[in-house]
Amino acid sequence: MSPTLFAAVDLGASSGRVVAGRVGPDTVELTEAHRFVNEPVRLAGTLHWNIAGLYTEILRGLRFLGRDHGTPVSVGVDSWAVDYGLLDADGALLSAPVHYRDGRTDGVAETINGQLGADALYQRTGLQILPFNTIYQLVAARDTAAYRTADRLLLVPDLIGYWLTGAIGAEVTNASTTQLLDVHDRTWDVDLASSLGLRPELLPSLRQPGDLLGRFRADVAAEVGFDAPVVAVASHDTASAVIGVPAVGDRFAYISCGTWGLAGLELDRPVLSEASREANFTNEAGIDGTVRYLRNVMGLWLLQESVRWWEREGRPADLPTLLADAAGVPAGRTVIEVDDARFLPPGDMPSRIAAYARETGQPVPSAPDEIVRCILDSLALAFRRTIREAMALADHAVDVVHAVGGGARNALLCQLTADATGLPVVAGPVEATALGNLLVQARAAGLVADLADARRLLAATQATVCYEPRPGIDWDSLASRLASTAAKV
Ligand code: ADP
Ligand code: LRH
Repeated sequence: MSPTLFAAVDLGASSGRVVAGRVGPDTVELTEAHRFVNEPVRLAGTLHWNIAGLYTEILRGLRFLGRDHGTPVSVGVDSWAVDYGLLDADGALLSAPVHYRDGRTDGVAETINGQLGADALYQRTGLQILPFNTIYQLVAARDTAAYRTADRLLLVPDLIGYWLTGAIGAEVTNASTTQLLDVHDRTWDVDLASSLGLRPELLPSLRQPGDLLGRFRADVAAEVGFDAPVVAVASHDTASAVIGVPAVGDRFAYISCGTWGLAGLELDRPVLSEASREANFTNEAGIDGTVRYLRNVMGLWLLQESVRWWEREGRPADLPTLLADAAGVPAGRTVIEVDDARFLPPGDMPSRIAAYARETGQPVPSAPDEIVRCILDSLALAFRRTIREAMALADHAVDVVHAVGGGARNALLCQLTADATGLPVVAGPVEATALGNLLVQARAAGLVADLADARRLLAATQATVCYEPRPGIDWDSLASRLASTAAKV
């Protein structure tokens, strides 16, 4: 039987891609049809996603895919979480979605949690507090004209799906990141929305991975040169990435390592203990009722934004060279709390890192290789802490850490993470998210039986690199140093 063609649209925070995937009984082959940068834009002071530009690139990518590979059996779309577009009663987008790194939510989470009780909120939604959870974004927006007059709210992949097919809905894995979904029955918590003066009627009906949205609108089919059905995948990119982890059994941790480092476990039920809430672990919805028990680590954003800053200052830095240079810098000279809120917004990351070092009485990194080393040592420490805490809070031991996403290409980070956690790190696939997207479509088409079957196929077909833990760095004392910095900032 010749492999079957599917198309995955995967919008990451730093780049988007349209990927052709061929799935057969013993094959999963990816070919990138198109990749494009994802560059946000500040309009009248507010940071937005350039959604029309992204959509144009998606159509272009689908056209390339059809031209070079033929008509796919179906198309699936995933993207980053939490952000949304508002439609008016005619179905027109009221404004470009606001980027979760925009400052409009500053202070909102504190107010709302004080009002509702952080514990009550955790018991209902199971979500970690991130300042940009959709619930806080909506509170920040609830007095705007667009919000007051809106007819529908669509999360980003659902918005793309709407433009492709005309179908309205909210895919459940991504809906679980809004903090408006009940963690127990995974339905909208209408009472919670109402209690905050939000408008539950904006929230569309939920759909499950594997559901059919519909076929392309006529204008889309004409533009891309073929007609195909769009199938809901696990539309939260992290949910697709976790499906794309080539793990065997359940004794594994994962790091979906891209702009964010999403580090945690796959569980069959949520953990809602007080200790889990205090440690700010989230229980996002995975495929087939699984729970993505994880915490957001600031991730390679720190590195991306430093590189962008150096380029902007006329000091272009090539990533492989920077990483090679950073490998020569002594380990652990300076460690930072990567999750400090100062690192969240776009801007001058090298100066913020230097300021953190100064405030905490550590050597101040200034050359690019020193800054990069500081970022990577600090990320490895954050991954160690997160995985250890997840295992303890969920009472779930692991033998291996799977690192997927673009960060799997970063050999130094993978090695440091193995050293810091004391666990082997299996790096790859880099395109786990697109693979997760494709395999859910393949399952809907009857080619894959279940999640375990999908992962077996990945383990058999995708190249990985294993990093064994090495001795040499005293991670315990680095962790204590890091903990002691918290009191100084
Ligand atoms: P996202 O989906 O959030 O946009 P990706 O999974 O595409 O993120 O990962 C992007 C990251 O991958 C970049 O920020 C970069 O740090 C890392 N990366 C990409 N290519 C390489 C490379 N050749 N070597 C090391 N790291 C890389
Ligand atoms: C990663 C991601 C992550 C969310 C963040 C907003 O792209 O979806 O899971 O927390 O973006």
